[in-house]
Amino acid sequence: MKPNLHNITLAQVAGKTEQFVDDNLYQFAFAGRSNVGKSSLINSLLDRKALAKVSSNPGHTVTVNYYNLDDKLYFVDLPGYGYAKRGGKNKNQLLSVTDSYFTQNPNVDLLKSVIQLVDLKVGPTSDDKAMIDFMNQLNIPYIIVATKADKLKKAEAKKALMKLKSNMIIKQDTLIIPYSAKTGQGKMELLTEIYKRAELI
Ligand SMILES: Nc1nc2c(ncn2[C@@H]2O[C@H](COP(=O)(O)OP(=O)(O)O)[C@@H](O)[C@H]2O)c(=O)[nH]1
Ligand SMILES: [Mg+2]
Repeated sequence: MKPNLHNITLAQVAGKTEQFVDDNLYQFAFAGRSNVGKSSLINSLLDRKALAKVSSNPGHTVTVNYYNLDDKLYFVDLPGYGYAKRGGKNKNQLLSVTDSYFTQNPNVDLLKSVIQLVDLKVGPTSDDKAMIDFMNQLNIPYIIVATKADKLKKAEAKKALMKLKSNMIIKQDTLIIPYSAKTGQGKMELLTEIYKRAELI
C-alpha cells in the first residue's frame, strides 16, 4: 500500500553517527549539491510547501534529516555538498556526516536507493561526479533526478538528457528522470519508482 502523504513527520535529525535511525523501514536518501533543488524536490514529491526548507542560505544544513512517510518508509535528506562559501571546518563536518551515513551506518542495508540530484542544464559538477563515483564504489543503487527541467526548451532538455545518459561516470542502465518542481514533471514517475523499490506497490 502506498503511504498516506498526509501522515508525514520529521522523525529524526541526526548530526552524528549515533543518531542515525535504527529501525526496519526502508530508506531513500536525497543527495545533491546546495541549490540543486533538493528541498524543492522533496516538497514537491510530498505535496508540501515547506516541509524541507527551501534554503536562502545554501549549505546551512549539516544534519541528516529523516522524514517518516506514514510508517512505511523514510525519505532521508542528506546535507547539500559542494558549496565553496562554507569552507574549512564546516565543509569537513558536512562531508563527514554524509560519509558516515554510508560507511558507519548499521542500517545502510535498508537504503534502497539514493536519489541523486543533478541540475539538467548545468550537468554533473565535479562534486556530483565525486558523489556518483563514491556510490559506484560502494555499490549503492541510485536514481539520477535531473532538476529544473523547466528552465530548458524541449529540444535543449532532450539534448541535455542525452548528454547525461552518455556520461561515463553514471552506471549503465541507471534510471534518469528529468524533473521540475515548478511544473510537476517527473513527479509521478519518481514516486512510482520509489514505491516499487520499497515494495509498496
Ligand atoms: N525553475 C526552477 N527552479 C527551481 C526548481 N527547483 C528549485 N528551484 C530553485 O532553485 C533554488 C534552490 O532550490 P532549493 O530547493 O532550496 O535547493 P537546495 O539547496 O538543493 O535544497 C530556489 O531558488 C528554487 O526556487 C525547479 O524545478 N525549477
Ligand atoms: Mg535545501
